[in-house]
Amino acid sequence: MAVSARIEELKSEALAAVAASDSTAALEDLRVRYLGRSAELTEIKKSIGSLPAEERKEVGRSANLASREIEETIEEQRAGIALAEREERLRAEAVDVTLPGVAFPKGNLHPSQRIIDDVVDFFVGLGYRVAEGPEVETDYYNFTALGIPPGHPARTMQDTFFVDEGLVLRTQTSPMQIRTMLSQEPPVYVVCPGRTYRRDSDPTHTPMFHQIEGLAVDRGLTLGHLKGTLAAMARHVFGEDVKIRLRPSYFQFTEPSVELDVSCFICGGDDPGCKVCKGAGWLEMLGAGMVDPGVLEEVGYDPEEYTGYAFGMGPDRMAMVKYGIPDLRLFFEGDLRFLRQF
Ligand code: 2U9
Repeated sequence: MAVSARIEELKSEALAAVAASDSTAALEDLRVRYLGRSAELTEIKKSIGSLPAEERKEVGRSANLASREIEETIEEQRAGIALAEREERLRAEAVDVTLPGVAFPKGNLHPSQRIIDDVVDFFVGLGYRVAEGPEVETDYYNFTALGIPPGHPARTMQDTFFVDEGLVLRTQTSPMQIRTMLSQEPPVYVVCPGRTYRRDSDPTHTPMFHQIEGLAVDRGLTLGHLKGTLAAMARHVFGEDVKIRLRPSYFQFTEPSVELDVSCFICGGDDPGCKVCKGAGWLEMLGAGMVDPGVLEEVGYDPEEYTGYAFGMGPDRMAMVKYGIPDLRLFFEGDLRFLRQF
């Protein structure tokens, strides 16, 4: 067959194949087959030099025209296929915005956690640091360093969970204040929230409960500073209108010691039948006092130079009062019907 006729044949074969192809991958195969380095058309172009002189020009021209036409047709076909592929993809990815959404269940904070966050936020705002530490404590940090010597009633099996020789579940967060004081020099302003453990179980006591304790040690701190700080805290947690009063009390590591009551934030003391304060007008809120100089000495602080105040509160009990919850055990059962109410 004459070379020119073969070129025409290859061209129509290629154009038909291109027209029938339906993907960009198939088009690429055709390009290689008809225009690639070892394609028949390419071979023809390479062999032009060996043709009789009168044929060379004509064969060269038609081979180039055929290549160009195949190339252009492939490009046109590619543009058409790309458009169709894009439309198909958009159709497949289309989102029906009228379908109902998937509702994600919304979580909420445990009532104790709400109080803890409120109290901790307040003290952080005053510049206190937050210290958290081990719930399994050594006998030394939990008792001895706080002035509770071996044999003291607070250590007996009644109150304390003993883990191993010299190890207990902490009965208060106070060991964190000891750890803090041993790790730095005054001034200390620290608040210690955390889980604590005592062998106790009834409507107002659970074996695990929360405490928040605070400690300030500095030059010249007085009971006045303690009172002002706690009054501001009570207003932050229970509302701007609450009043406080201090009553004398006794705690192991403080002298003098006080208990702090807040005025009933429900009735303000005006309702003798009030369910929250039972008509007393006041709610017991926390214990506090000036740190016993013996405790400061134990951690190497000079009690002649520094004084400190400390306070401790039970956020679980505070939440019972604030939200009117009758039984503390509800707090730790994880019943969603209870938790969803807050
Ligand atoms: C150091 C020195 C003193 C912490 C204090 C209380 C008074 C107190 C209880 C309230 C209810 C704990 O949650 S509760 O059971 N706490 O009344 N806590 S003074 O005094 C300290 C602590 C650490 C070094």
